[in-house]
Amino acid sequence: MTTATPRRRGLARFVPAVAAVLGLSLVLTACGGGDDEGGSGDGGGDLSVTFLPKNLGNPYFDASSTGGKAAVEEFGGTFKEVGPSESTPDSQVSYINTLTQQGVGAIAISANDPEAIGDALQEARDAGTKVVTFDSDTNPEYRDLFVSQADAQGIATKQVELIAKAIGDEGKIAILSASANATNQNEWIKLMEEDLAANHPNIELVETVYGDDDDQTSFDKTAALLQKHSDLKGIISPTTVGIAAAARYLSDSQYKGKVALTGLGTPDQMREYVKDGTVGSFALWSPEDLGYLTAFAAKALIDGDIKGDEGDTFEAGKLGEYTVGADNTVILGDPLEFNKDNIDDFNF
Ligand code: RAM
Repeated sequence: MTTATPRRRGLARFVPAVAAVLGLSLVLTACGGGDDEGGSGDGGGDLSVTFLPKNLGNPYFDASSTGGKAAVEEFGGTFKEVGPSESTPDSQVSYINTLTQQGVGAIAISANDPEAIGDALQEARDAGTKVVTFDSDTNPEYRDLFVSQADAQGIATKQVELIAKAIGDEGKIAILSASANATNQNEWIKLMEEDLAANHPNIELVETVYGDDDDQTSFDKTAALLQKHSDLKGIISPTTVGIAAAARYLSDSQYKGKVALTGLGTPDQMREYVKDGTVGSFALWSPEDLGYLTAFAAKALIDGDIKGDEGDTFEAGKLGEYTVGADNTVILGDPLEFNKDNIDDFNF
């Protein structure tokens, strides 16, 4: 198993983020294959891979698409990105249907809901399109493979460890999540609740709120939490959009340095809040590597090199060889912790 290697500042292979084109319902970022739409690889399949994130305009998914695009260029396929502006349960359905009609080789999707997009994905697969979930899974029967960013238990434990450290292992905390149906968020929240109950008896989780991976909603939910729970000691936000919005609120409020904040964030969005003392530490993996690995997994499925079964192995370019594990899942690596001592080493 190869572990994630976050992009370090100055590395030549850094690729600027894919620009989000606002105001369009369909965003196409074609590349790599040039005119060779549907160009085939060694296995003779259609190496057109379309990324469908939870929502557009989220720097996390800009980074995963940057990695996906780099991989698709590397193996000579055709890359596209399409997606909704809001991360609601069925907002991805119409995009999946269009891709099915277009007959793309593979859809790489981060699911806003484990079930709501199931029928659409099944139709895509019946028509011959491979379906790879990444970041946030569907129910397993709707996809060929899930590319997971890290072990879910490890992600949950890390965030509980960070908040416990920040508040001296006691006091009231809240969770600011993304959308209420997101598979990844809900799994991490469940595991964090279990960890808190088993190992941190003096920490009380008073409320979980949802900012829908929307900056303003997350900002407003943070304000409401602090107003409602005047003795709140800390907030965990396991979403890059949520933690950045919460940090912005805290940094400009009476709670700065008094209410702890941690969770999952991108170093670029969190840098100023770590430097101004609003946030001590937080965690993430490399979303760019996640997209890169996902694209190579899609290629292996299209080429027929793997079926997505446990024990299948495939090559993922610069990341090396990966093996499919239990539940048709491939794991990128371990999450990383960022703080004032190392945050300037990272640029994503
Ligand atoms: C947001 C999304 C994504 C999650 C990251 C940590 O960008 O909710 O699904 O994995 O945060």
